[in-house]
Parts: sequence; C-alpha cells; structure tokens
Amino acid sequence: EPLLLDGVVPYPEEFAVRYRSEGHWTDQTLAEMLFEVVERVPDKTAIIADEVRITYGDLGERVLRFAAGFTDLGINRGDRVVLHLPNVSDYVPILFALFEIGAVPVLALAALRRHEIEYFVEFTEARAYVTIETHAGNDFAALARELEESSPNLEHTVVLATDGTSADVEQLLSHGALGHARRSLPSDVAFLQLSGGTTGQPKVIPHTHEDYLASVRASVKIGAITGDTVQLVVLPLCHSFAMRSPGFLGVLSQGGTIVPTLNGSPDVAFPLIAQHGVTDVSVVPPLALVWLNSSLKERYDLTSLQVLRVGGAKFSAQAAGRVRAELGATVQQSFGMAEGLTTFTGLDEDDDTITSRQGRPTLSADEVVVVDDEGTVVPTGTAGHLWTRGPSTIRGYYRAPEHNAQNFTADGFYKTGDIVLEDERGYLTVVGRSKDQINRGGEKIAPEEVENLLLAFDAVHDVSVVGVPDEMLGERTKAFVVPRAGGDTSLLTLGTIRKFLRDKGLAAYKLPDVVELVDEFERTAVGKVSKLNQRAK
Ligand code: J2J
Repeated sequence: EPLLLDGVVPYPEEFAVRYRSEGHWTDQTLAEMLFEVVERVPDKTAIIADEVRITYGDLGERVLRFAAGFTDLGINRGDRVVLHLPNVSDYVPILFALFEIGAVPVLALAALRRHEIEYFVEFTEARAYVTIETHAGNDFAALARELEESSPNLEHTVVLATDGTSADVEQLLSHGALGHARRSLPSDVAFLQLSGGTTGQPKVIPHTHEDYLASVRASVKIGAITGDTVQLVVLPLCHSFAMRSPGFLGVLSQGGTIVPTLNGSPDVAFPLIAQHGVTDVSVVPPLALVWLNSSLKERYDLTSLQVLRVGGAKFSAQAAGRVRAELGATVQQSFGMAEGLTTFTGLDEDDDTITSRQGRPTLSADEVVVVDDEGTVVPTGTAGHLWTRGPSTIRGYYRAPEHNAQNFTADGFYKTGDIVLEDERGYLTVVGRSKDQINRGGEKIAPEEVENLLLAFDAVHDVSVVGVPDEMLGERTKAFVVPRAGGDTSLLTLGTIRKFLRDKGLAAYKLPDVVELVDEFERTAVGKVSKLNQRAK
C-alpha cells in the first residue's frame, strides 16, 4: 500500500508511468540503495569521521540498530522526525535508520535555532526531534526540553553528545538490530527538506525515494563518482547540494567513502584532503574563494583532488578560471534547488563552458522553459524566468495549497524565481533572480521572515530587508529601518537589532550585516517598497 501523507501533491499518473518506463524511476528505496552496497562491499570504508573509519558492514549494522531503537519508541512509517544535526558521524546511520523504517525525516540545517525548529516541529506534526547537545554555541539540549513542553505532538527527543555517546543514543542502540526489509515503497515520501524560502514561514519540500534516486544516479555519472571516490563533505549533510548533487548519497550508492567535517576552512579541510586522499568536494563560491586565496595550499598535498564542484550561488568566471592552475582540480559548476532541477557542467568540457555556464539539466526528462513576465517563451539566448518540470522536481510544497497555486503552473512547472539564459546547447547561465530571497554566499534568506520579526521591535515603524552586493559573499543582508515617530533612534543600532533577532531564536546567518535608518522607503508606482533601488545601496 502506498503511503498517503496529506498535503503532498502527487506526480500525475501519466508522468509516473513515463518516468518509470524511461528508467528514471526504479523500484528501489534509499534504504535498499544502501543495503545493496552493504552486501556487495561490506569491508570498504563508507565514512571517515573524527579519525574513525566506518565500513559499509558497520554502517549497515548501526542503521539497523538505530532502526530498532526508533521502532521501539513507536516511530512508524510516515511519522515525521525532525533531524537537526551538524555533520557528525552518526548523521548518516540515523538518516538511513529512518529511511529503513519508512519514517519521514525533516532535514533541518544545524544553523537553525528555536524560531525555525519550533515551527517545523509543529508544522510537520513531528513525533520526534533528534539533535546534538550543543553546536556553534547553541544549547540544543535545552531547546529539546523546551520543545517537549511547548509542542503537544512531540513525544520523543534524542540528544546526541557533542563528544562520545549520549545516554539517549545508548538507549536507542540497546534494542538489538532489525533485519533489513522493504518497509516503505519507492513512491513514498522519503523525507521533507526545507526550502530557502521567500515567505514569512519557510516552505517544506517532500521528495519521494524514486524521484530523489533519479537525480542521485544521473549526477553520479556526470560527477564521475565511483567506488574509488573519497568525498569531503563540508556543506551541511542535510542540504540538497550535499545530498544528491552527486552528494554523499551518490558516493554511498557507488561504495565510495565520505569524509564529513564540521568545518571547511583550509586549516581543517586541507589536512583532511591530504590525509585521506580526498578526490571530490562540493563547496559554495565564498569557500572556493577562501581556498583559492589561502597560502595553506602550498603546505598540504592536494594532488588527490580531482573535482571541485561549486554551486549554491553564482561562481564568477574569473574565479572558476583559477581553479585548475591553483588547486589542481577540475571545476564542475552546479546550479540547483532543493525543489528539484539540478544542472552541471561536464568534467571534460571546454574552458569557456566550465567557467561561464552553470551547466545543463541532469536528467533527459527534465523540462526547462525560459519565459518573459507574461509567461511567453523567449528566444534562445534571451534572459527570462526559468520554469521547470521533471522526474526529480516536486509538484508542490508540503501543506501549502495557496503558495503552490502561485509557484507552480497549472500543468505542473515549478517557477524557480531564477532568471537565466539558455544557449543553443541547453546550457544555462544564471543572470538574476525575481524571487524575494537573499543568497548570502549560498545560504538562502527570506527577507519577509526577518522583516516580520523586526516589525515587533518597539522602536521600529517599518522595515525592508534586502541583499546588497558583497565581494566575498555575493550578497550580504541589509535592513532599511524606518524608526517609529518620536521613538529613541539610539536604540536602533546593528547591535541591538541583531540581539533582538537572536533573542527571538533566529538563525545567525539570517541576521542583518548592515542597518540603515531612513525616513521613508522609496515606493514603486503601485506603492510597493522599491527593493530594486534598495539593493543598489
Ligand atoms: C546561481 N544561483 C544558484 C548557481 C543555486 C545543487 C546545487 C545548488 C543547490 C542549491 C542545490 C546556483 N548560480 N550555481 O540544491 O542540488 C540559487 C538559485 C536557486 C537556489 C536554490 C543542488 N545554485 N543557486 O543551492 O535550494 O537561486 O539549492 O533557485 O539551497 O539557489 O537554493 P537551494
């Protein structure tokens, strides 16, 4: 019986039939993908984390022990479990344990805090919350206790230790191991991922096993992932780029090795590359620049590195052109979105394509159209809005009918909010954005979410949050604030505003970098705040 989660927009049957007959969707779940490899190469190293090597055999065993533990808690197929973890070694076993039992992990960035997590726990009606004691100075053990009090649907919290094993983990692992079996179907929702968002409340993205694996398998080929791949994972494991483009799922599907790390800075990443013979890594543009500009390049042997994949935000052609000479790796540009479509440049393409395009769609069944403001297709080579539909692109956000009506066309194309050019060969160049979102070096911020919180600040009359140009990050966040009449403007500093938002429990990367007080906002002809003009300032 298929799992029916209310609030999920299914793929129309005719598309499902086509995606299966064309081989994009196969009869496999994510858990089955892993256990096939566990059987085939039990002694190969799957994960290297904190000096510990975990073989595929050990990984399979740990997955099945966690699976027994979650089952004992009463977590079943279809139950949502918020997974709020940084790149620690148990991330992968816990994720696959949830896949194994058909539970639906809600993948939350470790950088998120109370404001966001509380919302996701409630919105998805999660039955369990899995986190780590502390991360980046945040006390998530305390957050777990708060959520237990405040969220009626939440029955269990599991808190990992920052070092070593926690009592919660020991308890979970104390139930023996399940046998691997089919407990969910390829068409089931496998997990919920969080969108970068454009609205006050972030949107939730449901992916099925078959839709996700279609993209994983195709990216593996384009990214040249094999059993010999050693992939350093510096991006958050829960992010789409890190998961499937080709990501750690791609590497695990081939029996390669992943090396998750909490920190991608050269002093941590370069020694890991040298020590473990890392061949492959995916990064956001600001980190690529830090690596390129680091003098530590000369100190460590980085010759094993074959592919530096860059995406999440626009990578300049100038920086891309430096990678081969300075890091000895081939650049693979990737443009993609958690909602679905991904594009890559090929590894053996000419330099112009590699440095100045963001790639072409991963799956032969990906449909891409570039349209003007009226929705009319524009000529090849002309900038326009990117709309897309395909075997790995969702048909709607979870439990969001009004938002879906605006962001998907009647025939199921997702309106990405990106402005692109498509060349004759089908390669895309990203030239801009129509959605109200800030891309702060690959980290996505919904201005409306920050604005809504700031409107509750006493001294604030009105606020508009925009991205302004930044050399390293591409964009940083600026808040234009109109003070309340007669209020004390000395209360409105960058420091007080950031503190206010921190106290509200907002993730640190969403805090404004700059604040400017203004008397009023420039308005467009129809009276809307002119964000376009603000972005130039
Ligand atoms: C310009 N903008 C880009 C790029 C993403 C692979 C790679 C990236 C993501 C990702 C992903 C860009 N140049 N190279 O999920 O699987 C902006 C666009 C896009 C939004 C999606 C993957 N690569 N972007 O970044 O869901 O605006 O996914 O719509 O985080 O990032 O962000 P996200």
